[in-house]
Amino acid sequence: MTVDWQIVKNYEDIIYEKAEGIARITINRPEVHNAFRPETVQEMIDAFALVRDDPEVGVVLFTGKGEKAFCSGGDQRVRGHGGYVGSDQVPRLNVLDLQRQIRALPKPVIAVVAGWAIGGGHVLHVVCDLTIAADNAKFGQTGPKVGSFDAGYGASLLARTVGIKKAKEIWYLCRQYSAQEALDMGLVNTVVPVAQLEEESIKWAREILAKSPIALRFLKMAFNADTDGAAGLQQLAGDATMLYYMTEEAREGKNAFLEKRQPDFGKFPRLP
Ligand code: S0N
Repeated sequence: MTVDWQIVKNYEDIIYEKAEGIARITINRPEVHNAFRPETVQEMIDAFALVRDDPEVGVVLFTGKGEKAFCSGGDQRVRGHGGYVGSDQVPRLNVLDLQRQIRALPKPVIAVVAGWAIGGGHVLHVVCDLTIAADNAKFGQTGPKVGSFDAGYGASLLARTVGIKKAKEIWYLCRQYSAQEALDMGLVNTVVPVAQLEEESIKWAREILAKSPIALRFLKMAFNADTDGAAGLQQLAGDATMLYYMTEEAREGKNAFLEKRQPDFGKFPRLP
């Protein structure tokens, strides 16, 4: 099973393509196991923004180039004081913006993982809605070994996903876990032979595309609301407002204002 991927926009560090309502964003730095520098993250932020605004796209596959790595986290060669340093010489941790953007995207994002998902690359798969792993995938955090930590989603959402004891083990010991171990702890949704990874991810994407987009959108935001506090509620509330705008009742309010008359909300049922 394959699809006719079309490049949407040219980037230096990533590939953004789409086909049949599926977007695919690929980190394209295989020489460093797809580690991200600030420019890589900025490009991903741009591509995910395009995905958000594209009504043709219903689901995203997020992956890394090649079979050796999904992503090995921040590019250690450009880590400076206070963050990762890009060509503008400013240190930043813009991957945190990307994490929030993936969470807030009102479309499911599937991490498609072959090889390493390590450090900040591991957190990127954690913030995705689903993870399809190849049988050669390896998962883990490295922070306490390499002088960093992600105390945000990297800690709290990981704990929600695998339980607090296991999350602490992952961070405190910095071990690397096989795809099967990841499946056993609920860190990934399925494991397939690496040669079948693309085919399986397209299959899952197509299954999702056959479902109601608004139902999926609300479910994603409901899961976020459960974990993200007021920010999660804001997303869910925004979607509720979007839905309300689509009703005759909401239109009556707007039309009455524009027509300079009192709104007649009496004609709408007060359901139990
Ligand atoms: C993934 C590992 C275990 C793979 O080992 P393997 O198979 O032996 O391959 P290598 O020979 O080590 O790697 C192949 C080439 O790729 C380079 N490379 C690999 N990872 C990186 C990287 N992260 N940055 C730069 N280069 C990388 C290797 O150097 C090698 O190149 P050559 O052949 O030229 O030598 C192993 O590679 C490994 O352990 N990698 C490092 C993993 C890591 O520690 N990543 C960074 C962890 N931290 C973050 O990701 C920070 C995330 C973040 O942004 C953040 C977010 C929230 C709050 C704080 C932070 C923060 O800044 O910490």
